[in-house]
Amino acid sequence: MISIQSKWRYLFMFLGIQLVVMALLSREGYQKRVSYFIRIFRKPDATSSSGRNHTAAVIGGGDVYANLSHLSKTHSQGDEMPYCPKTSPLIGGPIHVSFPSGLTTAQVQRKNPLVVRGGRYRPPDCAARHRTAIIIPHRHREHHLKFLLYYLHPFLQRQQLNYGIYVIHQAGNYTFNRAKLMNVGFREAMKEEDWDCLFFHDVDLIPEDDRNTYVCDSNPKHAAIAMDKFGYKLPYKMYFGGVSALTPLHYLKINGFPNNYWGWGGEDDDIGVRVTLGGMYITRPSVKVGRYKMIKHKLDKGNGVNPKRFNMLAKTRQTWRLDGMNTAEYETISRQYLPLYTNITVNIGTEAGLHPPPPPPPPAKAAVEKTAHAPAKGSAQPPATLEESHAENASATSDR
Ligand code: UD2
Ligand code: MN
Repeated sequence: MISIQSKWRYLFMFLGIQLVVMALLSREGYQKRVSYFIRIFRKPDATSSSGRNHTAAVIGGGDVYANLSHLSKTHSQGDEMPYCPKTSPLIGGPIHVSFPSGLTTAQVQRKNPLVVRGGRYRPPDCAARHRTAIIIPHRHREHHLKFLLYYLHPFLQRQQLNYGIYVIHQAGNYTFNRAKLMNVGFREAMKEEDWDCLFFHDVDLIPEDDRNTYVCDSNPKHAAIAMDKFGYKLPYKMYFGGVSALTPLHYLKINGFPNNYWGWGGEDDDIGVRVTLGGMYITRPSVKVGRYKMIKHKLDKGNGVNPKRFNMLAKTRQTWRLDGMNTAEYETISRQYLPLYTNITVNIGTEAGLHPPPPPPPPAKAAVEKTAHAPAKGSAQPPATLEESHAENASATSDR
């Protein structure tokens, strides 16, 4: 039997242990001390009715669709609407990101009932403080696009933004050109709306924390500071790849992006150098917040490593004013206002221009062909219609 004296002894021992735990935690800061006790007394609650689920999110990564279900489908009258708060109450922190097989575009649509034609959205109950366009360079990555849309729509809605998503699809099979597609995206998006911020976004990067707000800073922002593929660290100081954000003024100050980087690599560093040459500097969110998961993939067919990239990069200082937004030539093949995004299919040509002449046949064959028949006119042209390009996608999708 335990005597009263030994009961006191146990109580003092328990209090002593608590004191030691508190002392240890206080070295980690107040935040951790508080969450330690919350974790003792509360079960994680993913769908907090107050709209905040920070605690649950901090522990395991929250559901990106939590906090959105209460939003009403009918918009309030524009005149009466108050501005949205400076910090959105719907933001939850870390997001759980996984890539379940079997996700369909129809499911993504159903999960986002407030997104309207062309992938546009504005908060139903307050006037957004920011207008952000997302520009995604694209070819043969429909599978990645579906996951990006699944995560990005609710992510942006939680930030109470007025936003639009533009997918810039390179027509044909010629070597991919990410930076030139961004120039197309900038011009085409600005034709539609007076966006105050443009996010240039790889199709395969999923943000993992919604405190990484998709609004612009006073200087160009590199948002993808911490990616899983680089061990959640910045690979080097001037790195500007993945996801970056510029205002229209920033964009024009650097003369947009280069048009002449065909194939993989170099263009992101060129853009980084342009920021400095334009008299600005790169800002970034914290490593904790600017986290992204990249959907695993190999180098695409048609996007081989650009062997000229280092030589080109060495000349950016001489070339940036001569090549960029002021020289971006392209032909829009189609513009489709799809339920989840605006798809712009574009012919960006090749190094030899928008309608390059067909390559001459090899000399030995040439003699034979002279006597037989001339090559079909325009045989080297890229497919000119969306249907053709989509047919290619269906057969050549190389998603991994
Ligand atoms: C890195 C950078 C990327 C860019 C690239 C060099 C990361 C996370 N990203 O990407 O920003 O600087 O190096 O060019 O480090 N794409 C298509 N179809 C293609 C090829 C590319 O849609 O056939 C698009 C797509 O949006 C993709 C992006 O271009 O995310 C970059 O290409 P990548 O993902 O093949 O290259 P990666 O991951 O090395
Ligand atoms: Mn990638």
